[in-house]
Amino acid sequence: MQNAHYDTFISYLEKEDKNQAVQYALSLLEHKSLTIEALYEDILAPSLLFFACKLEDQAICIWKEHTRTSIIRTILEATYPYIIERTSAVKKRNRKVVVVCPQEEYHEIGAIMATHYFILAGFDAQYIGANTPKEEIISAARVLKPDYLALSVTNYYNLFTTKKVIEEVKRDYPHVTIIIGGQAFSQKGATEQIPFDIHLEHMKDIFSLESEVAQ
Ligand code: B12
Repeated sequence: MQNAHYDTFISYLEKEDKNQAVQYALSLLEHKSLTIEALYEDILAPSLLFFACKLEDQAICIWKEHTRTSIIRTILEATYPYIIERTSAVKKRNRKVVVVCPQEEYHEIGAIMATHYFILAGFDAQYIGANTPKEEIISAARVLKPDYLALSVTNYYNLFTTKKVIEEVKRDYPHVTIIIGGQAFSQKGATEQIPFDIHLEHMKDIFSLESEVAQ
């Protein structure tokens, strides 16, 4: 994963230079030096996943992590025009996907990335948000009538809430296929109590899902 683009990008993040970080990341797409997928997986995701404070920065670590997340979030949203550009060449699947993080789940970078991947794979994908109460998720299932509901969960402690949401969606909307993804499900035994249909461990798995439902 380590490469010159990553090193340059990290050097801007370490200085918390938002302007340069945003401009650099977007220039990689603009000049076609990287695909959207490579930007997300080889640059943006690792810049957060491997974030570590220097020993002398421990006392200011939290707001530094928040600043970095905010920069990544800006870049992620700013890549959307490139997603739109790519979709013109993507075969539509006529499948609706709602992506959401359940109540108390504030980690949403993975969920936003997953939404963009679904769009690139030809799905009609809609991201609802982080920290979404169960009632709102049920309401979205009722109104949007998705084929898939994708739940992104990072924090292990949110698995109980996730289970409750899935049980209710399955009871009221049994035709909705439940996809789960995110770090919480990588923990040993995490998926055992969850009545999911499909567990996607990696973003690229979304493209395989596409072939399963390709018409
Ligand atoms: C940024 C961050 C935050 C931000 C999130 C802001 C935001 N807008 O998203 C904020 C500041 C809110 C935050 C808060 C907290 N955080 Co935090 N956070 C992180 C950090 C640094 C990066 C997370 C991230 O965005 N990674 C990048 C994305 C791309 O990775 P990802 O989410 O894992 O997604 C990938 C896969 O999981 C997968 N994926 C994810 N979702 C989906 C969905 C589908 C459908 C698919 C196919 C794939 C998929 O694809 C992605 C790409 O590979 C991690 C560190 C780490 N090592 O992960 C800690 C981390 C996740 N946080 C942690 C903790 C403990 C907390 C807090 C409890 C801290 C506190 N004491 O308050 C709170 C909890 C908040 C809450 N209730 O949700 C722990 C979690 C430990 C655990 N096992 O539960 C971590 C691991 C840090 C650590 N090492 O301890 N955090």
